[in-house]
Order: sequence, then structure tokens, then C-alpha cells
Amino acid sequence: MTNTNSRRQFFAGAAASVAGLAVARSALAGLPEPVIQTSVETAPPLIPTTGRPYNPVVTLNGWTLPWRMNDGVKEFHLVAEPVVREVSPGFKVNMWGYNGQSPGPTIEVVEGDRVRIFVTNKLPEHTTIHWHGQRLPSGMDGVGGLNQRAIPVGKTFVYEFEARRPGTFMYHPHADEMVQMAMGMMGMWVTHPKTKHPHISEVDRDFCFLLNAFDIEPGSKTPKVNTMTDFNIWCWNSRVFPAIDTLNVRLNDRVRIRVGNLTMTNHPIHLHGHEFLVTGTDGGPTPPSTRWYEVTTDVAVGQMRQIELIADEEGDWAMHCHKSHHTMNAMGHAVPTMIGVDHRGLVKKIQKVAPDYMLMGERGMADMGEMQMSIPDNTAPMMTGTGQFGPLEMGGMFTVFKVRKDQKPGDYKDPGPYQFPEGTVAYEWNGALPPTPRPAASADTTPAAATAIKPTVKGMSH
Ligand SMILES: [Cu+2]
Repeated sequence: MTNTNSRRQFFAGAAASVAGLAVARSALAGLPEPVIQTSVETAPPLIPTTGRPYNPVVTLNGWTLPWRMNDGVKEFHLVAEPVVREVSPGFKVNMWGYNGQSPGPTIEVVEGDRVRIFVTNKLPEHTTIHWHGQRLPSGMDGVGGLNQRAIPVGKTFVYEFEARRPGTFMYHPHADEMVQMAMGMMGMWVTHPKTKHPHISEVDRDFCFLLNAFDIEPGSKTPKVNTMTDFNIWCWNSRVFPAIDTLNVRLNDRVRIRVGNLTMTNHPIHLHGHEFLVTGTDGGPTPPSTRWYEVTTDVAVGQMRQIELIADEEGDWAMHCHKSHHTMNAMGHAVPTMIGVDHRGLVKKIQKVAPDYMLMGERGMADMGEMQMSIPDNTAPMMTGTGQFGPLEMGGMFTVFKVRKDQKPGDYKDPGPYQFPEGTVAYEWNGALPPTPRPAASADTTPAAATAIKPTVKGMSH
């Protein structure tokens, strides 16, 4: 989070200001001017200066949409448009999104707020917005054809409803949905409670992000829109590790993390070093009596989950999807497994006809983390990221939860690598190794483990 000062100024007057306004003023007389975001960095929380107060969220590699109060109604302006999203440095993708980015900005309101959202369609085809999870009048639900006429190219439609219940929500098109979501059209919505809620705790840090995925041929710039399940770019808010910002917190902070899934598969989200409670689901806050501690929670397609924890262990803690192929970037899944294959001499023979040929995976794939292999121009390395001890060999849906004693309240900047106290890092054993006794292979090839459990088996009646 560099460049914080200029962004602070930007947000200070953001409710009434414009940045990179691209829609003609005359066409929008009376509408709030759309605010366009060009940065992919995590914006600081947008402290509300109008309307009811609340404790704002921080959107990973994203931002909150400023609003205008108009006669007691909170007015937002979303512009559906083609955007270029930097998925990681040097990897720029032609997406469709809102107000300059994919995902679109987070919308934050307070329970009971009257909300009016102007949606201008600057896409090459019609669109709608569905307000995923909300209680609202049927005609505001955004399913093209069913609840409304789709918004034609160049037109602006108005959605208006009361934010009736607090929780974590999403928004996305419900018109040519497969294509428009595959192109990155989505965003988050957070409704804060209007008064102290028995099932919603006040937290020191409140993060949110969407799980999203793309199918982008290495070297190409536009997602394939007809892909059903075989996606290759696994993102949090249209970013891949190590380009996803870290979650930086102060020791003993109470932390809430809100996750929504708009990919086409489920993602078991796993946090190291701490246990957490699932304090919210699609239906809102969970009653405390229904909660239990987890270190992984599955977020299914179309679901939202809120997790909460006390960050009481200092350090650098991995946080990632536990499907190991989702912590990799673009890779060919058709590559044969070469572990244990003796192919001495083979590479030299092949290199006579294909000089750049490299054989991967003879000793596992860890070499990929540091290999200087040439990749097509516009893609992300398959396994990447470097920590203080070397390559992380990760990509995709992975980041680091950084817990520090000296992180100031309200400071979200990356504190850098953890300074491990002496004697607390796994170390090399330099002494002699004891002999490893192994049972001789017996005639019936019974594994040693089976032998070991015999006493238990004997106790059972035959
Ligand atoms: Cu996953």
C-alpha cells in the first residue's frame, strides 16, 4: 500500500469528486458522478462522512464506492464497462467490470439505509445487476427478462431498495451471465448493523474479497468465456499470488474476513496458526451457539462466508485455498508425471531438434519456483513468490496473514518479512542419524502397520 497519501486525498473528497470521469456530463444530469478507480492497490477504509456511522471494511486490492446523500437516500453510480485489470505485474487482462476495475468497488451501507444505485451500461451488450443475497422488491432483483428489461447498451437504469438485513453480499450480472462473470463482472456489498447486534462483534479489522477465476491462454489477454470448469487463473479480487496484498494486523486484534465465491467450484479457505469461527453465512450473522472452531472453511459456489479470529500469534501465516492446483498459476494439466522416470540422455536427444526443450518434474516440480524458463509475454509464472528463506512455489489463491506487535491501529501497510525470534525457526540436524530399522519383507507382504494393530484386532470377537 504505497502512495497512501495521494489516495487519502482522493478519498477525502471522494463522495463528491470525480477521478478519470469517462461518461458525458450532459447525459447524466442529476446523477451522482461516477467515481473511477485506476489503482489495483488496497485502498484504505473509506470512513463515512455522511449517513449513519459504521466501521468500514478493507477490500483486498480493491476499494469502496463513494456515495452521495440525496434527501436521505444513499446514491451510488456503477458503470459497467470494459476494463484492463493487472492480475499481477506484467500480466494485464481485458476484462469487463465496473468503474475502471474488476471486481467492481465494494458497496457499504447500513441496515435500514434507503439505497439508490444508478447503473450505466457501457458494455458492447446489454446487462443487469443482481444484488445477490438481498431482501428486496422482486422487480429490483436484477434477473434480465424475469424481473426487468435488460439495460440496453448506452442506457442507465435505477435500482432502489432498503438494505433490510446486515451481512455480506455480492453483486453480479444476471444477463448473459456466463460470459459476463467469466469476464470479471462482480463486486461485494457489505451491510453494517445499525445498532449493536447480538451476533455481530465489533472488530479491529474487517477485510473482504471475492474468489474469482479466469481461463486465459498463456500469452493471450482476454479470458475464454465458454469455459465451464477448467479455469487456470485462480484469483482473489482478480489478482494472483504474489500480487494479492497481504492482510496486515496488530497482535491481539479481533479480525473479520469476508469471502464471497463467484467461481465455478468450491474453495476450502485455510488459515495457518490460528483457529477461527464462521460468524456469518449467506443468511447473515450466525447465532453464537451454532459456531465451532475451524482452520479451514469451504466456500461453495455462490456462497459468502465471514470468519473471525483473535490474531494472537505473531508471525507470517499463510492463508490460501487448500486445493493445491488453485495455488498455481497458468499450467498445462496434460503434462505427464515424470517423478522417478529415468530419462538420462533423452533431453539431449530432443534438444537436437528442439533446443529450448526442458523436461519438467523428474524430481517433483519444485524446480519451477526458481527456474529461469521463458514463459509467454502476458501470463503469470506457474509457481512463484519469494520469502526470506527462498521461493514459495505458490501462485493463485494465496496470501500472507501478517501479525505484528508493533502494527499501529488503523495501519494497513505491509510490515515486511517477520523477524523470527532466535531459536524459533526449523533448523537442520547436523549430528549422526540413527539406523532406521525396517522389517524384512515377509512371505505374505503384510505391511508393518498392519502387524502393529494386531492386538486391537485380537480383542474383537470372531
Ligand atoms: Cu480453490
